[in-house]
Formats: sequence, C-alpha cells, structure tokens
Amino acid sequence: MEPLEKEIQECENIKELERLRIEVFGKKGYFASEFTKLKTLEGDEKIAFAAKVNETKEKFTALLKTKKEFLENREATDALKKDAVDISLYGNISGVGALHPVMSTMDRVIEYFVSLNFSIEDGPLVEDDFHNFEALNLPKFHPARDMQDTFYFKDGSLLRTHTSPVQIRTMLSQKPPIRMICPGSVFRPDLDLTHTPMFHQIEGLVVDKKGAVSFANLKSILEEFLKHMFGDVAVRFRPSFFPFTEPSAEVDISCIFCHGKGCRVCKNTGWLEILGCGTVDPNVFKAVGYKNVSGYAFGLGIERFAMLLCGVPDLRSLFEGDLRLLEQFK
Ligand code: 2NM
Repeated sequence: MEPLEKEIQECENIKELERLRIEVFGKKGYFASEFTKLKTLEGDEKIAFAAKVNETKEKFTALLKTKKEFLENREATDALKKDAVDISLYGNISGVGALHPVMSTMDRVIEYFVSLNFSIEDGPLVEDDFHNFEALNLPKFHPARDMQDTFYFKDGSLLRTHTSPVQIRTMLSQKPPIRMICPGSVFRPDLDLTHTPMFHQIEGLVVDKKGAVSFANLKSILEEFLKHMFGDVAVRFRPSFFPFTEPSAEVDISCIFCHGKGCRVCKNTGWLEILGCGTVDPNVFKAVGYKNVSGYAFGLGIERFAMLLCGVPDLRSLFEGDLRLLEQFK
C-alpha cells in the first residue's frame, strides 16, 4: 500500500490521479483484491481484516479527495495567471489626430458665413449636364465650357466641376430670398503643383427682390471676409468673366508673405488671386424660373486658402496622406 500512497501524494495532474484512483478502487484494483482476500477469511480474523480494509479505504478516499481538490485548485489558478490582464499597464497609445488643413480652413470659412446668417446647402457629386452647365448659362458647345475640363460617365452624367449646381438645385426648390453657401468637393482632370483632380470649393449666393442686392454689397461682404481670414490686407477687384455672372470680378489680396513688396509666391506682383465673384447673370435666373430678383455670387478654392494660411507650398502634399504633414497642424 505504501507505494500507491506515495504515488498519489506525488501526483502532478488530474489525469494521472484518475489513473491512480482506478488502481485503488477499480474492478481490478487494490481494494477489489483485498475484498477477494476477505472472502477467504473466517471469524475474528475476518472481522479484524475487514476493519483494517475499511480504515485503509477511508484513508484513500480522503487522500484522493484532498489531492483532487488541490490539483483542481492549482489548475484554475494557473489558468487565471496565464490569462491575467495587468490593468495597471499602459495600452498602446495611439497618436492624437489633427484636422486636415483643408477641413480646418473649410470650417473657418463656413463659420464666418454662418455668423452672417448664410445657410449651408448640399448636393450630389454626380451631376447632370443641366445642373452643372446648362442652367449656369453654359449651353452645349459654348466655348466657355473649355474653361472647365470634365470627368464624364458613359451615360452622360458627370462629376460636378464646381459647387454651383447646388445653388441651381437650391433655387429650384426654394423661393427667394436666398442666402446660402455650398461647401464641398469638386472634380476636374488636372494634376500639377497647383491642381489636383479632386479639390474643395465654397460658393456663396445671395438672391433677393430686384434692386435689394447690389455689386456694392458683394464688394463689402467679400472685403470683410478676406480681412477676417487674412488679417490686415488690401483687397482689389479686377474685371473678369464667368458665364454665370455679369459683371464678374476676380478678387486679389495684397501678398501676405511680402506685404505687397513682391516675392516668389506672388510672382513679384505684390498680389494674390483669391476668389471669383459677380452679380448673377439673368440667364441663370431664367433657367430656375426666378423673376424680378437680383443676386450676387462668389466662389473660392479651399486648397488655395489652406496653402496660403498654412504655408503649404505644393498642393499635392495635402492629398498624400503623410502623417508628418498633419502632425504639423495639431
Ligand atoms: C464663382 C465666381 C462667380 C457662382 C455663380 C453661381 C450661381 F449659381 F449663382 F450662378 N454660383 N456660383 C460663381 C460666380 C462662382 O466661382 C469662382
């Protein structure tokens, strides 16, 4: 009996313990043979042997029980240790992001016009010829369409080349007065230092009763806006052409890098071209069925603003997704 007892005491796992239990209590085990022996005895000898066997049986039962509990307990503790999570350890610290310069610039422009009670309007990126061109006084085969190269789909739909179709949609679905801006992405097949095939625009439109809105209103609102964005700059309006406005103007600010003295950025002119604007052409109002109204509109490229405000020299770097660019704008 001694060796079995020792084996149980030294047993290291539950499977092995089960094997030992069978060796002790099983059909061909230790006690089975003890009971066979018992049958061969008689009288006092039998009583004495039976008492001894019972005592041994209790001893083994207790021994196996204690050992089993010990091993089960140890197994559970080991499993817990293995799966333990040290909640006092730092996790993987992910980098803190920053708003992309295009988005932060967009936000600043939007915030300014919202403070002047402009509403924000939205529209589809995939447009049709009517909303992107026709209604904007750009009939088919008009040479001015060459000003804007266009991505076309096979079915004749296209990626909007400006956000003006949103203004057409807004005028078609709302009555004047209108006081809106439309921020969003636009698409033209160009790629170089200052052009990417997708870029962002904000256009503004104000429409009211005939005579209630003038080119003078447009000038003052844009001058205040540009001073808000760029600080104490000079603003000048140059006559220009857009199919959807008449008269039209391009707007310059004095160069924010050389303060008008002339430098590389302003190509020694002292001026930076910054946006386009004009009073809405009557043909546009005709296309949306507006009568007896006047209005002005303007449009600006967010990337150009972002480049000047954030000092980004190559427009393409805004779209490369290099975190080292973003990290500079935290
Ligand atoms: C510009 C410049 C001038 C413009 C005009 C219109 C509309 F729909 F009212 F006719 N939307 N946007 C406009 C006018 C846009 O971007 C340089």
